[in-house]
Amino acid sequence: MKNIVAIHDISCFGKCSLTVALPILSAAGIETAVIPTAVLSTHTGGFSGYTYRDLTEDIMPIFRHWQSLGLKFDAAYSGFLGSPEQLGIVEEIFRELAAQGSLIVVDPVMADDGKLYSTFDENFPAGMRRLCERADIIVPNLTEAALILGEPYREGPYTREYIEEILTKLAAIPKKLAVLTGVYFEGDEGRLGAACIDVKTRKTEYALAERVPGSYHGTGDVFASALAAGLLLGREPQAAMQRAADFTAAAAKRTLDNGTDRRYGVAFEEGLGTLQYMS
Ligand code: PXL
Repeated sequence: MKNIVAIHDISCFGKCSLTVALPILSAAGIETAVIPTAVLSTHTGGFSGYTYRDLTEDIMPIFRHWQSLGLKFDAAYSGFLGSPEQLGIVEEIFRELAAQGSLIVVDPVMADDGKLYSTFDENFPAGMRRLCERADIIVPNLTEAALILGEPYREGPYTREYIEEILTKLAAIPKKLAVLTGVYFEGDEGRLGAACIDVKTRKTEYALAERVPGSYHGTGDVFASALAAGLLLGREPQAAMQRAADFTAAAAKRTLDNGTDRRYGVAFEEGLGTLQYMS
């Protein structure tokens, strides 16, 4: 069985980060260890008054304890970080894991819809870019890609030329693959998904699924977790992106049909059974 370390916050209510990464990776048949970066009563997207416990001090001791036990990991996957200092700490963990051959996946969670999340300041994106440079695979959305590249954010729908221009710039950052999410095209606004570029071959590929009306909290984490699972299990990038896009779209569709508050996260649970065939 493959194993992975997932490094994200725990938002206690409002499914995202570890509360989606853990079930999705486990359902795909991957043993998942976690390092929580912060504990919040809810995520920060649309709730006010949330509690926030920063776990910066705990991250390295957790990792050092694991090292003392001789634990090895096939992959590591980071998302929402609890403080700017965690960028350097997680970078060090990735440096050590990469030296042992682990696959490093970074979702540079920090922004959406053209806006940086409220917990980060304007210096954070430059630090996140450095963390992305340590990764084999990065999974930014279009806002995060613009921030990492120091470009202005553009709203969709997009042209193929624009997406390919961003992908070409992103290809300078990770070691293997850059996957861009939130991609949808002029004239094809009923579909939404991801595009990727292979850093070595410069080949670009697309995976679009049904575009469910509205915006749903946590879909970036759902997509990246399913994608990380597929790639770790050896799927080709296009197949892994398509599986992740279909899984995410189905979860958003159930949420729309159920009429649940979109801040509460998407109804991914009923789809988990489809991921066990990932291997
Ligand atoms: O889904 C991304 C995410 C993760 N964790 C926390 C967040 C967000 C997005 O708002 O607030 C705490």
